[in-house]
Amino acid sequence: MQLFNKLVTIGLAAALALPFAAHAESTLDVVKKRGQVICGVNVGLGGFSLPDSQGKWKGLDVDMCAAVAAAVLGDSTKTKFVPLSAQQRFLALQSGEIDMLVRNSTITLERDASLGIQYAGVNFYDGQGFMVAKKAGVKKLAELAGATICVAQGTTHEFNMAGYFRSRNLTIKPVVYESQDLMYQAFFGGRCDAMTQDSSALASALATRGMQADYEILPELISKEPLGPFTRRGDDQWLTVVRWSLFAMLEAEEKDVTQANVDEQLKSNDPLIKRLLGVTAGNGKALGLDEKWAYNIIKQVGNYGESFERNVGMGSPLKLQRGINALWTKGGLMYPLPLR
Ligand SMILES: N[C@@H](CCC(=O)N[C@@H](CS)C(=O)NCC(=O)O)C(=O)O
Repeated sequence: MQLFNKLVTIGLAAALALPFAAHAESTLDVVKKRGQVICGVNVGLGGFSLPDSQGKWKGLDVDMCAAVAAAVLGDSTKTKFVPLSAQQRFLALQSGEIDMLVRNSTITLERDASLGIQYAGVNFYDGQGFMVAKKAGVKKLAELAGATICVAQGTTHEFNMAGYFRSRNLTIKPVVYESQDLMYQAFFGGRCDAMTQDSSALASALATRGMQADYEILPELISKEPLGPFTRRGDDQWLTVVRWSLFAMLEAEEKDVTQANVDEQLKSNDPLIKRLLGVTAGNGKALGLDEKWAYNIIKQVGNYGESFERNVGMGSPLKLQRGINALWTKGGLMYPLPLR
């Protein structure tokens, strides 16, 4: 009996210790051993994360994940994408199902402080917008008083919208959908007067369906939606790797280092470019990565501007302007911290 009790106690202690042991090992070590980065992404958001006709995932969020794979494993294709709904996403990260979440997810205090996750940076500055059918003739948000508005569950949008209209003494009728697909079906099927989402997601919904002629996005944005990658709380080393992978893409743009000229740039005299590309060693060692980590990102994925243009900018069906997503040197908010 005593032995049994002891065994039970040991078993219990082992079971309790397990989650801690699993979390004690840095995600960086786990990823290096596994040889793959597992990223949580949107189930399908053209421009951010969507599989192409060959099943290859493409988009700005996908590139962020590919950049981390290039930095850590020297190969941007060593990735696995796990499509997640708005509701599932944070739990999937917290439970260890994925290594990082890059799923057009807004950074908010509540999410950063209380969900067992931490944001690593901002890869797209967005805001919440509204879409209406052109034939409705609505030009301003105030004209939506009394309207039914389609919104998706588990997003920041339900909360923002309620507050916005309530504080202006305007009544609206929100219709909440469990998933984005159901919401799009409902809206394009004419069941709501308007639909609300991140403005980029609205642009994506229109571009993917080729419906720009019949619908428009109202110019007013009601919130700040800084979107970015998240990692698990308590894994500082991994957080640092993801954060500086994003900064490396931004720094490359700032220094005009591109996918096409990166090999040429290895001969640059600029001390910051030398440091970025690992010609001068130090950054790689500090991060626990090969000195070629940033070179590999740029060579295989490109700099931030290249990723932006190809996925959501003028080289894409979304045709978004850089706007506040331009570099700080060009009047935008993108400011890579010094890579030295
Ligand atoms: N940035 C917002 C919205 C993100 C989001 O998930 N938006 C769409 C996708 S574009 C959505 O509503 N999805 C619902 C779902 O996946 O179930 C947030 O982080 O809450």
